Amino acid sequence: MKFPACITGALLSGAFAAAQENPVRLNQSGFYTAGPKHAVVMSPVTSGRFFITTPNGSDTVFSGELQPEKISRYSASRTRMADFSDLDKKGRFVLRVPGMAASYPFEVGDAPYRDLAVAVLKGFYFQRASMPLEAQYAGKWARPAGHPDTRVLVHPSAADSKRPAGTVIASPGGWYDAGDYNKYIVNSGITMYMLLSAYESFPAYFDQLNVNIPESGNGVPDILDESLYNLRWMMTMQDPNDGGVYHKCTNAEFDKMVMPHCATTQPRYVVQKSTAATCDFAAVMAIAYRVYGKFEQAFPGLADSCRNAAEQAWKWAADERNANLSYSQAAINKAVSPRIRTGEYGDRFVEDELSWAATEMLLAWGGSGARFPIARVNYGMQLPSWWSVRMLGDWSLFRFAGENGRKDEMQASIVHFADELTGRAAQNAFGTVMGQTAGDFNWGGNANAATQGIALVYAYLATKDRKYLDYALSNLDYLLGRNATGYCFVTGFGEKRPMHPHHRPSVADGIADPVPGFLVGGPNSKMEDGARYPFREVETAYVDSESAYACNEITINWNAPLVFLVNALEALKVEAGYVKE
Ligand code: 9MR
Ligand code: 9MR
Repeated sequence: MKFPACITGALLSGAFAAAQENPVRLNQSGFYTAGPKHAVVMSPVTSGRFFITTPNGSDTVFSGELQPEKISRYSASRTRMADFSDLDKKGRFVLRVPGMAASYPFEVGDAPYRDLAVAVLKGFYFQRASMPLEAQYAGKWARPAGHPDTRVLVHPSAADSKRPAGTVIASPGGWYDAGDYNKYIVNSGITMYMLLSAYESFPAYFDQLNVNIPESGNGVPDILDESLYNLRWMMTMQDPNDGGVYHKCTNAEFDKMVMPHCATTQPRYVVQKSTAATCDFAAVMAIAYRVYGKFEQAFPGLADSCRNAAEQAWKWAADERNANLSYSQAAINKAVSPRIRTGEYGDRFVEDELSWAATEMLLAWGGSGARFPIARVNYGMQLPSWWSVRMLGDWSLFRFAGENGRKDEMQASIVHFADELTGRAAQNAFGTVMGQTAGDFNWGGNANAATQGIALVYAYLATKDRKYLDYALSNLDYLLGRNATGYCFVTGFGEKRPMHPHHRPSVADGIADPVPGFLVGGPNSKMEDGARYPFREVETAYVDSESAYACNEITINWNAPLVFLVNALEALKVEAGYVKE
């Protein structure tokens, strides 16, 4: 069927005016051939019917009725859902409503997220400190090394008799946290969990995933090579004298918006050891013991070092004197100088960190958590974030449920949480699991969407009920364009995409395209950066501006859950029937 010519004409004239505000909100990467396919058309609409056509409008491959209007609770958006899940023709298409601008073109195929799955993992390579990024791997974003961190000072907040203030230690490597160039253990903790647990969940899939990093082809999966770059840095953050772990390796002040190699004049410090950092470190080292133990030949002795590091850290954290030492920058800055003004990642409630570390050690070598219970299910179930890590332990217990006899319990808890997440998705104006509460839209809210997606992947693994994977996909749809802003939130992907993330290399490198493969923070109703936001509602409070760090920064702990989510979908797409073998 030909799409009526008059409508195509109308579409052409409307297309320019609507360039910023396309009325169709959909996953701009596309859809699996046999998977769910939903798009939202912003109401009011000029017709209740929609058509899926080739981009030039010459062929119509599907048509349907828009669903009744929904009013969003978190913005003035009114929406009409288009469901074209039954379309199973591969190709490049657009969605059209007669009289309105066509959607951006999208793909229906067997690997619409393959490039994304690679790019979001490759993003970590682009964050590497202390080494040059070569053109062979980094393309036009090649750059010299920044922040060697071979001479890092012990800050007065971390001083003791064995390492007095000003002691020089080496803490090279690792990933820059975000748009800034500091390195924070707490945030590294959850980030490493997401990557290493992705590998533990889908080892065969990751065995074949090549993202073109310097270590590619060394017989170790790239996701583990990349993670090792940060693991080795983490190990330098442990005080060998007592096992405690410094909260961060940082400047006193944030660097200017310059390239890494132009930013090395300020001294770098390790600051106070904290319970949260030390527990997160112990948890990561325990997982690393499990994971890298399988690559003893490639990395002789590594697993043992990890185990030793975890045990020393645990000894420190479980010591009454250290059991709740939080990192408070205000307190430190009152007491000593120089004042530290970089990211805080302060966390005063550490029961969950203690529980998570105990759980991972128990699973790794049967170590006992002593007075700290291993993850308790159905208790304080909270979506994981850098300050709330209990559920990470639950997920690990689930992965190893066969071995620890807690299978039923862990399955029930995972399904319970998933059902809570999905309960109101149908009422959501965009039909996504993301965005059911205003609290979803906080600083880094996009990571909530990805992390909810992981919780739903686990529910699928626990039940093999495809509805949970469909829900997980709804959040990928959210991140790639089915949302109130219309943005695909990953740099380098989609038609309407972030071009000005708060990311120092992307700002300073003189290249128009930002470094690709990064998830920006996303709508954040608090807008703490004081930037100018043209839209200020809960789910539209996003602006693609370099100065808007509360919604447009990029961070390792936001990318990592997206690595898990999109690669999990790729790993499961055949068994779930999203594509035919
Ligand atoms: O670049 C910094 C970013 O990584 C942080 O998330 C943010 C909040 O701590 O701060 C950014 O740095 C800004 C600083 O706070 C205030 N002066 C301008 C800095 C760069 O925009
Ligand atoms: O992701 C962090 C967010 O939860 C906090 O509300 C915010 C303010 O404390 O800080 C965010 O973390 C930033 C960190 O402090 C410094 N590097 C950039 C991080 C993302 O903006």
